[in-house]
Amino acid sequence: MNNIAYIALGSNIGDRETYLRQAVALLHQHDAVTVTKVSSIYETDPVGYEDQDEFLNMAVEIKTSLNPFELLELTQHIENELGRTREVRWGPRTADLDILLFNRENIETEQLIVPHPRMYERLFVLAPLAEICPQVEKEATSAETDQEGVRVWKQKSGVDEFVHSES
Ligand code: X6L
Ligand code: MG
Ligand code: MG
Repeated sequence: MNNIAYIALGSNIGDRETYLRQAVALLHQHDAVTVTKVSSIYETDPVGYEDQDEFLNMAVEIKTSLNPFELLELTQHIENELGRTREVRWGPRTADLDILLFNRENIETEQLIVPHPRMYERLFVLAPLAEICPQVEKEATSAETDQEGVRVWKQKSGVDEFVHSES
């Protein structure tokens, strides 16, 4: 478990909170992943394609022995497991898991770009991330982004509320 990664989660279909919780649980269930921090859950206005319901967004920190591409495979598997379909570009989804940061690595491949491009422009990503990630400046969440359309929906309580940590 020598890598630290940050993942953004989003849902705007059906029981959004349950999808987020299931996604976090499925990450943690993997033998090579431990969820170490969870942010508050935010309710956020849709960006990019605006004619859809509001999102719940959050972020988690994980420790993992997976490499970035194995982690991408896992996040895509979890999206599929939670019924993600792709009909409209930037459209509604049950569960979206985006790798934001992987250690301090810069990865630029066809499959995967890390740090996530444009993450620093999106308050629905940055606000939850700043709560749990020391390397992200809290000031960035106010100075360089629009504060509107992002509000805390459920205050963070701790990782134990999401995953039952075995001793
Ligand atoms: C111009 C053109 C300005 C495109 C913005 C922004 C496109 C974000 C896509 C954009 C543009 C995205 C979520 C969302 C999406 C989410 C909220 C995307 C991909 N995902 N809105 N929109 N939360 N609130 O997780 O991020 S679609
Ligand atoms: Mg996304
Ligand atoms: Mg995505």
